[in-house]
Amino acid sequence: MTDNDGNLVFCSDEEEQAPQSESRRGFLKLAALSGAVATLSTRRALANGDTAFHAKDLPDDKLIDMYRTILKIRWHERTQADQMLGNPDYRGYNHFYAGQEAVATGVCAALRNDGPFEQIDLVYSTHRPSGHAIAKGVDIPTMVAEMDFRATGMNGGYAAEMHISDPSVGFVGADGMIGPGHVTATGSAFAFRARGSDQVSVVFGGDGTYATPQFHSALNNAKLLDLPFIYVLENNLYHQYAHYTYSCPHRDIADAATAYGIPARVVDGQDVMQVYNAAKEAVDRARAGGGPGFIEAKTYRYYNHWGAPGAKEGELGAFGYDPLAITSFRPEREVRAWMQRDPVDIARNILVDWGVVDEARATEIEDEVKTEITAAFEWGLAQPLCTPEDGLKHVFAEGTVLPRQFG
Ligand SMILES: Cc1ncc(C[n+]2csc(CCOP(=O)(O)OP(=O)(O)O)c2C)c(N)n1
Ligand SMILES: [Mg+2]
Repeated sequence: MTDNDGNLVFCSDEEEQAPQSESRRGFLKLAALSGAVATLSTRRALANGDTAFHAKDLPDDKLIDMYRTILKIRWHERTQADQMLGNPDYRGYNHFYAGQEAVATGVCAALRNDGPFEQIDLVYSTHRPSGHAIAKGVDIPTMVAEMDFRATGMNGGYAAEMHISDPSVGFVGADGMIGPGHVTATGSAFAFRARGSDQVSVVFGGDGTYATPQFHSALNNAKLLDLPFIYVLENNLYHQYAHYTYSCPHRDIADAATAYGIPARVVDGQDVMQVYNAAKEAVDRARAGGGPGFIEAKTYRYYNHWGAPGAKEGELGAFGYDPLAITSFRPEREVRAWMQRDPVDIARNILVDWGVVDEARATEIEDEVKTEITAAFEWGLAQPLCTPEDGLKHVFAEGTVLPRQFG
């Protein structure tokens, strides 16, 4: 439902009191108003477009890197989805991030990703980690191998999607649980403060995290202790198969951060430059001792919650029923409407508009990325599988064990 200004509004009291089927219809009607949702994103983003940092002033190679990162995430996802759909020997799985690429890319472009571990910024990820990992700079071939449980994968085939991690680039790791990562991330921020380091700790979270106690605890402590902590909330409208307004009273979840006294911005998560501007502002403030920040990126995922049900090999996105959701949880036209504001196209058009690349160069970069990702999958899927004995690694001490010293 929309008000006279085209803003998305909550159900009326009558609808809330209506029988189940009525409120379900009301919900579907609400969810179907994809145009309104897109309008909302743009409107809020424009209202918050006054950040002091302008991506436009970045050097061309940095801007091209951001475009390349978005493409890497997209083609990693598409190739993996095709593997899941078409290769019966493929063991991997993912909670796909396609549609949200600009968020991870814009945030990580504002972070310190190279250098000694004691100096780089840390990213704590979620159950939807591959975009965050690629944006933070993990090695893609070994991540591909890891996601298919290969012994030479990034984490020795132990982690798969839900626990991938690469501390060497400050990617602390994926997290299958919704919430605990927020608290651990504030712990890292506390350690940075205690050590007098200017590092920053960033946690990504979905709209579903609002309903966890860790969300509130992390924000409260980050503010009380003025920690160098940034919460990036990716509001893709749904947690699993429920609209976020079912568990959160705020239209903008950023309002919750404001209540804790934390400066918060709402940005258009489909526009990498807007995300970068907001992230750069929050990172610079946190690094300089100015305390935590919160960014809510309005975004959307093109695939269903988990895996590739409803998707077809060679095609982007999933439509129609998701058997795991029992019923269709979002209208196809909503998915297609969001795909009209694709983060890949938006980044490409901006770069062309700004004269950073022309159309021919933009296509060349896309082709280079596709080749790189194809090679990553070829390498990753040719790696040796873990053996059953590998399961005992890291469980018992290996080699000579000295007798325990008492007293
Ligand atoms: C503590 C906890 N409760 C429930 C789950 C099951 N679960 C996995 S993903 C998810 C929804 C997350 O939604 P959101 O935070 O919006 O992230 P999105 O999937 O949309 O990226 C839930 C409830 C979980 N992993 N951890
Ligand atoms: Mg969500």
